[in-house]
Amino acid sequence: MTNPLYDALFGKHAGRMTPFLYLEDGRVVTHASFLAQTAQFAHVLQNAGLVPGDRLAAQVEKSAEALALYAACVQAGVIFLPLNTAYKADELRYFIEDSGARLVVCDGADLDVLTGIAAPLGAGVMTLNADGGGSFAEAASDQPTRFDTSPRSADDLAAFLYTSGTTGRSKGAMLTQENLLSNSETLAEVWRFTSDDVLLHALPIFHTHGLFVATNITLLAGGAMIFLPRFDLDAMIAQMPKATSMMGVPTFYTRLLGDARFTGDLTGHMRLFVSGSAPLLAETHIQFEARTGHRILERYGMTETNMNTSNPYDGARKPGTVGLPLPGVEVKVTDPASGETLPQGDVGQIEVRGANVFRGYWQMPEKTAAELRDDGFFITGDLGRFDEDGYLLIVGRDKDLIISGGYNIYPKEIELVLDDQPGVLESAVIGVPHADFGETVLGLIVPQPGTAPDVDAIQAAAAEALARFKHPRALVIVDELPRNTMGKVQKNILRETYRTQFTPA
Ligand code: MLC
Ligand code: AMP
Repeated sequence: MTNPLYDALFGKHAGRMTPFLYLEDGRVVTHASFLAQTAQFAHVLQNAGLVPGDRLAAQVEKSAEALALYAACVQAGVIFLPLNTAYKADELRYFIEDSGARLVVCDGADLDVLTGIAAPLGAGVMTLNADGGGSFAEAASDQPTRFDTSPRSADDLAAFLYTSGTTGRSKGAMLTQENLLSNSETLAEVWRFTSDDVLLHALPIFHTHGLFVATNITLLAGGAMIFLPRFDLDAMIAQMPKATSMMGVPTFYTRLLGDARFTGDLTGHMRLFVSGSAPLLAETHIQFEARTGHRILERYGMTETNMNTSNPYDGARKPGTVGLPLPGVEVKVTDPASGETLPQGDVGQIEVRGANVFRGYWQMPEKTAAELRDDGFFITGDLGRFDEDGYLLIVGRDKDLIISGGYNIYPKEIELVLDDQPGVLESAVIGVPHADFGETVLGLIVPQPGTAPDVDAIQAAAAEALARFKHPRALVIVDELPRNTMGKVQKNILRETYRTQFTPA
């Protein structure tokens, strides 16, 4: 038996001394050396007692070794669960417990916290630091550089990615080998990736965009990546001349446009700029073309579905649209109440079906059934419409979600923390426009009668419980929250009221 995902992404590069990763310190990781490191890591997983189907939770800084940990999980048939490095203890405890992770790999600085969480759950803990050191790396150093790849089928699970629910409890999206491989093959073809490509990679690798869209496509095509630890304007400008292509969230592009060094000369040799994970403003698309002559290629995806639609490589890339359904992916716009397909041009719920759509949510059959229809269509929670040329426009969300700098933030998760604070009767958390992040978090607090809540203490409690990117940028005390006749808080009214809280009217 084979292991389709490993064979297609990694195995085929066996022995190739071609560059795979260009690191910020000047080191170059070849495909061959990456595969050798991967095999050593796979031996560590096996020696730690992990068997195919076990879960490995990784909260590690972006590095070549962190990527090799993902590859080792694929080779050993272990389900990879990457975790945002900003998550705090309370958030991590949930993911590690819910996933039943057998092993946690973390940064050495977090060893005590993660041991305190993992040990009571019976999970092991090893460390992998940003510099490639740590107990996991040490355990690998004397392992063979070849590993008998674990046989897997396309239908086997390859990764869990947690995407919080609008009710507050995060859901583990189960992604199969086929989900990942089918989408990577489609995207590599549609976006013309080849072994000549050098992708400028500044995204985190604990989310779909940086891990499965950017990295899997590059591996499939046999190209290379300039592998930056994070987005840094100076580094992006310095490295751009060596790249052929780039992927990013809209904030990457608005920040580049804000820098006078980002010019047509700097980008003339580039062939492709891809944007996604959050809305790219049409004005950004237009400014980008005026500055560089390039038309950003915007695409639409989700943790649960990988990529669904894309503006074309050849042909019109329409600002403000997320393009056409990808080959093999069905997209329809339906009436949220009836599920009936709406006529072209009408706004409704976006539904998606294809090999790219996930298996379901781990141990949440009800939530899976609520979003994944029996006929295979996945209800995205996004609202949109098709234009006269069949291009999809995302015009809103039927789910309570804020996307800040490309990160998903679920208001319910924050409201639960705010409501728990002394003096708070209830709260509402909304997204309001922000020039840099697109949207940012604003909290509205209704005090208990006769009390004056301590806003600073509430902010401190949120800071303790939640990852930094989720923190409300401000808390506003209000007398009451607007409600409809059903008693539901009308967040649309709040969003309109506070639309200019952080941006000029
Ligand atoms: C960082 N901060 C954020 C933030 N990123 N706050 C809110 N939203 C964010 N996205 C915090 C920092 O910790 C810092 O806190 C403060 O805000 C200012 O940070 P910054 O220096 O301005 O931010 P920076 O570190 O430069 O990061 C911004 C960013 C980063 C846009 C580069 O957020 C990023 O890489 N986003 C990409 C997210 C991503 O990969 N999304 C894909 C999801 S997959 P302090 O305390 O230091 O002041 C998906 C599917 C698909 O959606 O379709 O692709
Ligand atoms: P995530 O669950 O982190 O993968 O986020 C997926 C969500 O990001 C989608 O449901 C959309 O709401 C949003 N999204 C992704 N790509 C785009 C895009 N190009 N334009 C607007 N929203 C997007």
